[in-house]
Amino acid sequence: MKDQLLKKISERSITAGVVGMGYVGLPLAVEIAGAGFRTVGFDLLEDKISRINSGDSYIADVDQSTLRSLTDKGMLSATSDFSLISGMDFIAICVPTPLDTHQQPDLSYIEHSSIQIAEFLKKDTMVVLESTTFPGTTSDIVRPILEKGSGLVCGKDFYLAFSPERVDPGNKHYNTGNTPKVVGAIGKDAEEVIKAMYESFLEGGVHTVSSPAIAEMEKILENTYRNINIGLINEMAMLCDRMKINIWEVIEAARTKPYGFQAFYPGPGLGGHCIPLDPYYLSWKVREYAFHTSMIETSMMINDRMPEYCVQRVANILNEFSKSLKGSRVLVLGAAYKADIDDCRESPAIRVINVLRKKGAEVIFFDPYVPEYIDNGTTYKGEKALTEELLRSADITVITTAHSNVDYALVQKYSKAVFDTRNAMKDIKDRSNIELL
Ligand code: SAJ
Repeated sequence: MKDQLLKKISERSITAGVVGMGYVGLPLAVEIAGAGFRTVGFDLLEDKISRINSGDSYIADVDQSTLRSLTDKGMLSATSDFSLISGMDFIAICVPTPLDTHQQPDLSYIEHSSIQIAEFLKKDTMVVLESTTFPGTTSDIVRPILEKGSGLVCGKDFYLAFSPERVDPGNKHYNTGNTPKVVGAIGKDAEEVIKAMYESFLEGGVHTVSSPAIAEMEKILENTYRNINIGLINEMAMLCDRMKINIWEVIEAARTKPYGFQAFYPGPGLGGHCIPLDPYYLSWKVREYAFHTSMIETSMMINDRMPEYCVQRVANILNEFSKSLKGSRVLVLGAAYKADIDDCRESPAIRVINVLRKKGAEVIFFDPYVPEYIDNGTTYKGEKALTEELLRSADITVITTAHSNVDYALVQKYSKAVFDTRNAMKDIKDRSNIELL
């Protein structure tokens, strides 16, 4: 199996399957197909499948022309027919790993896709789980499902590994192709073959570790590290406000230290599909070991409190104008969870909007990347343009996402007051009506 797969990799005759055509799976499929491997994207949503097959990218980081050239050449296609798995030599699982309503890991997507793969898994195949999850998932959950469903034996009939995705949506420097990849396989042969496969289409290099659990844990460490440092800086922001110290100036000063310090910035809370969620996967799993991840719990508590804290700051500013939050008109700039992307998942901006509304404010929003968003089944439409009239019509402007294509000079000129939770207006000289988080 090993030599045969290594030969097919070098000949580019491997057929690759990517399960889950989202912000991780589609860029991965494009990289694989771009390296000359016939690639099939698997998804449950017909809309995604038809858009891929017509070369229409719905992922901002996947260039339309690149996708179209691959589909036109027949190098990349998409399907919901999992029987085609039987023709795959390499299968990457890139499905969501959300939390359920009790903030507990929801592995249903991983389990369901593993069952679908097992039904059609053939001998001499590489299977890699890329979805972020707790240590033990690949070996203790995915492996048994694949073996039971296919009758094949891991290590003998198919190779299995975990290799965490490292997608940073909107990042103009790092992408799937040039970011180093960690691979933790079951067995040395699997490690050699799956490493060779990734090296054949990624230029960022492959770092192998001794087991899937190491790879699963390192990914959780990466994102927990970010979560906790963001929690730290958010707490620092709250205490600096109390002490009337400008936290943003403090951070810029700390950044002058060329070693031993990485800058994180306060904000209205934690958004995205990973940083707010991944640490819960670890804190849930370690309860089996009678262990409590106090740092993660504390950081989560701080980060979760930020939307309400920001609304309280807005209320304090309105109070200076003898206005109550209730009945005030608040313009929120930004719905996306971070700058220069259109993704609203777990967006703290939307949580700020919801808290403002709950307290009786009349809220309107403008986001150049997000014309509308759906929250709890309701569609909320944003303002079509950021105009003098719109800014003047609000009692306060709240910046929740620091999109770089917003005219902040206009915001400063025509806003009665601005609460800037992202220091988006750092280049504006006249600070008379601007208050920072
Ligand atoms: N945030 C802050 N302050 C900071 C940094 C981030 O408030 O100093 C907020 C952001 O506004 C956002 C959230 O945290 O709401 C997450 O931000 P993020 O920059 O971690 O962005 P993600 O979640 O889109 O992507 C991250 C990757 N980002 C970076 O490494 C910069 C990386 O952690 C993972 O590769 C990726 O999630 C993933 O998929 O795991």
